[in-house]
Amino acid sequence: MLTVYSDAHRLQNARFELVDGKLLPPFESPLRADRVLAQVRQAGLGAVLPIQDFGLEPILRVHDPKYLTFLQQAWPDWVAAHGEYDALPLNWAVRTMRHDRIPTTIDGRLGYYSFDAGTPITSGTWSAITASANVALTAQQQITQGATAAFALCRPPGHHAAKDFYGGYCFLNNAAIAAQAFRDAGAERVVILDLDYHHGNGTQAIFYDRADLLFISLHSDPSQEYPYFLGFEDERGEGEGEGYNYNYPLPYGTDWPQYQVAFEQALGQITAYSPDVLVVSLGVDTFEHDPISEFKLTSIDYLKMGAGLASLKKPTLFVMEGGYAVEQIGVNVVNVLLGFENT
Ligand code: OKP
Ligand code: ZN
Repeated sequence: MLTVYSDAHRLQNARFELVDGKLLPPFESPLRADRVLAQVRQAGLGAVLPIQDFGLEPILRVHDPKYLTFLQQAWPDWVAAHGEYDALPLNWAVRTMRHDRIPTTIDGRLGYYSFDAGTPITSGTWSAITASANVALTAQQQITQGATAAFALCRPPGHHAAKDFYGGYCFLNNAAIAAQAFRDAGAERVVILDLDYHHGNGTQAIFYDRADLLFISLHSDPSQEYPYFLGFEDERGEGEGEGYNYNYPLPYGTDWPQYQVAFEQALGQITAYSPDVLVVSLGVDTFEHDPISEFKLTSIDYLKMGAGLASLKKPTLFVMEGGYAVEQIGVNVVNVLLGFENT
């Protein structure tokens, strides 16, 4: 299987992350992608291709133009106001506050366009996130041109980012951008299967009213886990999209036998939908030793996950999302891809 990778991910290198009232070294660090790439090479998975630049057009098919302008301008505006510290929001417009005007100050705009304070904007954020979207688009193009599968080694991740807001380490929704690019290249039905430990709230929101994209997510129950406000079972889509959104919230402690029940139901739904192409939002923060997660999948289980995905026999784009156990992240991700290839 071919991998697409860009060194530009290193430009997203936050100084710290606000966790449980403490400033800690970021969980979402450049080392994650370095480790995955090293394992791709060590396992001899296949060629590693550089990115092509697709410009802003395919990103604008998913994201709001004003949001993109904000992301591009945020760092210089923040530095002018506050100096060269990581840019973080501290205020949000909840309930009775106003959403009908976009603030002009950088502090106001950071709050307007975000949903958490765990996602710092730095000097290199814009370069890193546009490169990450191009990683997904380059891999997508390989599949459109005939590859049966490809791995987009995206960093930063994307599945928490919606049309016009960021959060959860995510700014541009790489999987959604690639899925839309498949549609625009002629695929009629696309599935995004989100296997990250956290609910893909951004991806769900982007496609919630559409029947041309089936979104299915297996994740830790949002009644006890981030992102807390979306990802429940009763979210089934709306309007034309009704019946094209499925959430499988799973409890803390979920191991492979438990996970497999939901996973196989999801595979059945995908088969019934008969998509032209499958996009997998691949997070390996379901791992038993992940530092921020509470599932119990083992490294061997990821081989079974890959084999299950291969049984669908569809062109498949793997898009890297989360996974924070840096010692094992490479083995876990590459096990999914090897399990897929050797089936
Ligand atoms: C991004 B992705 C841990 C707080 C976690 C943010 C998690 C973002 C996950 N106590 N805060 O889905 O892997
Ligand atoms: Zn996650």
